[in-house]
Amino acid sequence: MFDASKIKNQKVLEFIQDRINLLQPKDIVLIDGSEEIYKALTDEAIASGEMIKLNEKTYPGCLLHRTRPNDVARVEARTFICSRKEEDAGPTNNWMDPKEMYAKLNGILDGAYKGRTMYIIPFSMGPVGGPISKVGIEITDSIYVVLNMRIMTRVGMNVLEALGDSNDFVRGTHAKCDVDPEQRYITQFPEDNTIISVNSAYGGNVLLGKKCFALRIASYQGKNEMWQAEHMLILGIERPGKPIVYMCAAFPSACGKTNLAMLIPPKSFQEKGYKVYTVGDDIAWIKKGPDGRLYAINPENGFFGVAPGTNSHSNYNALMSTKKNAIFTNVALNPETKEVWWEALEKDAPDKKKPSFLIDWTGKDWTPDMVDAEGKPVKAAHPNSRFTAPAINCPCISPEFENGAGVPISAFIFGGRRPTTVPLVYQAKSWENGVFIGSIMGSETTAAATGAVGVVRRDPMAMRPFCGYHMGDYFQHWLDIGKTVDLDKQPKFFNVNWFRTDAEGNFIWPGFGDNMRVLDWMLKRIDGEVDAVETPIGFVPKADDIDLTGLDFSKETLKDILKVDNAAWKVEAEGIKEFYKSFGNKLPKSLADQADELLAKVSK
Ligand code: GTP
Ligand code: SPV
Ligand code: MN
Repeated sequence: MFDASKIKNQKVLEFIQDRINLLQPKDIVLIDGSEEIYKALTDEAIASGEMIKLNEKTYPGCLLHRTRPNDVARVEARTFICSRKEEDAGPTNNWMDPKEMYAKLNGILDGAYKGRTMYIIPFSMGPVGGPISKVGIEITDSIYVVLNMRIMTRVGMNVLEALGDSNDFVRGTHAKCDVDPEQRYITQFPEDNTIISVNSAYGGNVLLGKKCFALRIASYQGKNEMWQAEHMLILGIERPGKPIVYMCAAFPSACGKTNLAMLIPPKSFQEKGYKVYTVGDDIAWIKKGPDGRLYAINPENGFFGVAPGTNSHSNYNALMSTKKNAIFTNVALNPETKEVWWEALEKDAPDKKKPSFLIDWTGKDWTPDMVDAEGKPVKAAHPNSRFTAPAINCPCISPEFENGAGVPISAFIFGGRRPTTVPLVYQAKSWENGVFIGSIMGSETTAAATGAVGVVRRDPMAMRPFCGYHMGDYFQHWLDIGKTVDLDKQPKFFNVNWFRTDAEGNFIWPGFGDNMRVLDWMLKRIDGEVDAVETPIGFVPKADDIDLTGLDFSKETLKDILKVDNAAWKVEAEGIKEFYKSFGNKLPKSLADQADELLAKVSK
């Protein structure tokens, strides 16, 4: 039973008491981080059928969970930024007046835990007590949430100790309710440090430390406190005889962050001594350090990664991370072996065949020959099925992972899924130009959010669904941060596109581990070892400067995907100007000028 005397912070106690009054739980459990509580909750979830225990030998400590078919991804249409002024949410967010939203939510939350148990999760984003870290309390009625938060964040009494008497903690409330999609709300109240999520029980909607706190609320805090919360992976690359260089990369959801963060260099690079270290795969908190450089931490403690497509060839390190103490959401199950399966995992099996029988992600029987009404193969795992894996499981986790002061950043990389127009890689001319390049990012939509898939939309810095305030102010914040960093200490900016397709729709660039070849060019640019070709959009590599050793890929094709096609960029620049209009007078002048300049250059 809940012992309130364990909590000394009056503000935390007030928050909890207020939630108890509203939600009216049957029982209350404080998640103190002890093994006993996790064991008891795991046993309870297995007994009730909420979780399925996997093969104790091949997947020790691992569980499978299935969500409702109506609850399988983030729901952007039902995600709200409830700032006091509508203008502060900006054109890229849904907004509702906080008073109105609180009233609506309080109606939904009133007695929502009747007959249920309330779990109180004190968690830290970033190493507990670290200089960039922040604390949250999530209230939930879901064991799935508790067990996932244990992996994704640092949970326990030491978090409350680190918080001390401070009022600087995020107040998170989650209630499953009836998982009714019509009553689903994922709401952020940035001015109140408050998150409320109702009627969902899926990953990013309910693990409130992740997108809701570490991006939406934190981006707002970062603007006020002169730091940044970004949808970025963090990786370190070692070249023989040189210090490790750290880079952050922002790609929209399901566009390759986890893959790039854990990349295995091609054989020829390994032989030369190249090594990659993962610091983070989804979110970076970035702040200026005492030496004037920008430092990044990964506020998370685990990976909530896309399962389909993950195999030992595409992402060995991610796959290894899922082999113990992991939770799988909406993947398929082999009922005989009690092992999990998803599309493209068969590439690991010796006979390269799909299993002949599975239980699919909805709990139904599945065979490889099944087709849907349109004659397309029925997928065994949901396209947005995920694994939750402890970061310490990752074979290439960085020794700096627990360093609360972060790692120094030498490059920011932007990128998205663009079948045409955008070259494999190009470099910005300056910080301002880098911010411009990030602001004009576009990408085809994916299964990570509900809605149409494969439509190109503008997604500035991959933050469109995650920026907790006006996107125009966010651009200005990027420009302001740049002014605080000395020129010689500024990271370089790059843009990449792994997703150019040929006439048949096949990806041209091999991607995955071979992306090392592009990162290598960036390292050489950072160290001033190679020059580049100036184009209207920025600096593009000379084809000879991308090391293709050991790869069956022609220099002609490489030249093709490095080309800047002025006609295509004219259409692009016009689209950018159109998109920019939505920001009205909040669009920084320097960005408007750069859009004009780009259009003028490519129109010549
Ligand atoms: P979120 O967790 O939603 O933020 O996604 P993410 O950005 O971490 O994406 P992830 O690395 O999980 O990759 C998503 C999908 O993109 C997977 O199906 C990958 O197989 C595919 N992918 C990743 N990298 C590459 C690449 O270099 N080339 C190609 N063609 N596909 C890639
Ligand atoms: C994303 O969609 O960018 C994710 C998955 O990382 S979720 O946590 O569901 O947002
Ligand atoms: Mn993400």
